[in-house]
Amino acid sequence: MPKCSRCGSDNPMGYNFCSHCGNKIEEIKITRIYRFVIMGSGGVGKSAISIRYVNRVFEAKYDPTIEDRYQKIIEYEGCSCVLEILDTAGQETFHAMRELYIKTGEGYALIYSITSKQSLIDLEPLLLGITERNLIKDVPIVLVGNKCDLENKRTVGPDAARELAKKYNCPFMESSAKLNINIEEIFHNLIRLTWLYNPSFKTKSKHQKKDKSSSCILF
Ligand SMILES: Nc1nc2c(ncn2[C@@H]2O[C@H](COP(=O)(O)OP(=O)(O)OP(=O)(O)O)[C@@H](O)[C@H]2O)c(=O)[nH]1
Ligand SMILES: [Mg+2]
Repeated sequence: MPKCSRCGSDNPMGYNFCSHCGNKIEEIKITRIYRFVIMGSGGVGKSAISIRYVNRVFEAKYDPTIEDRYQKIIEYEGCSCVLEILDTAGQETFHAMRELYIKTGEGYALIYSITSKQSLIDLEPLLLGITERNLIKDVPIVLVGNKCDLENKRTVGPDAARELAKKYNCPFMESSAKLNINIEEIFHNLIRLTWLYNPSFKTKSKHQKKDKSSSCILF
């Protein structure tokens, strides 16, 4: 959401003037759209992670998702970009959509809960599906053990997940949507990997536009 440079309020996209103080809002030049898909079993915290990242709040209520989409504009390494986040259904009733999600995603956050061994086991078929279906050898995937605030209910140690992550050559991290631990990192890792695996996607940054030979370098 565009922020007013005078009062700091968030304004809806397309507003030319701040709805709070009337200040002129500078146009944001979007240099890139990223389409990321969040997958994993029911109840592991996919929606809570998305909502924490986009709206900066923790959703304590469990309301099983059919399909939700979120958008967030972020400034990343000097580039303004839009993150489109597809929050998918974990419940088995909605599994028919999985193949389509796998086809349409550009990067994938695969979530399990550290309180459920089964939720980690459920990720392997997804990992196989993503790596088989996508033609690009290295697909941006992040493996995430959510609910790390529930240490007393932990049934999955980090080693098991780390092993799976190593097998599929993707980063692994533990997160908590409740305590806002590693939530930004999930999405920033996906952007980083997208750039790493698709160097042609690199776009000119705001600061580097004057220099035509340079692009927005992350590494
Ligand atoms: N303690 C704790 N609870 C969490 C965390 N993340 C999510 N939850 C809770 O776990 C429940 C399920 O979270 P959701 O985000 O709805 O799970 P989901 O993966 O989207 O589930 P489906 O939409 O059915 O696939 C909710 O009650 C959340 O508040 C977390 O990091 N810590
Ligand atoms: Mg959900």
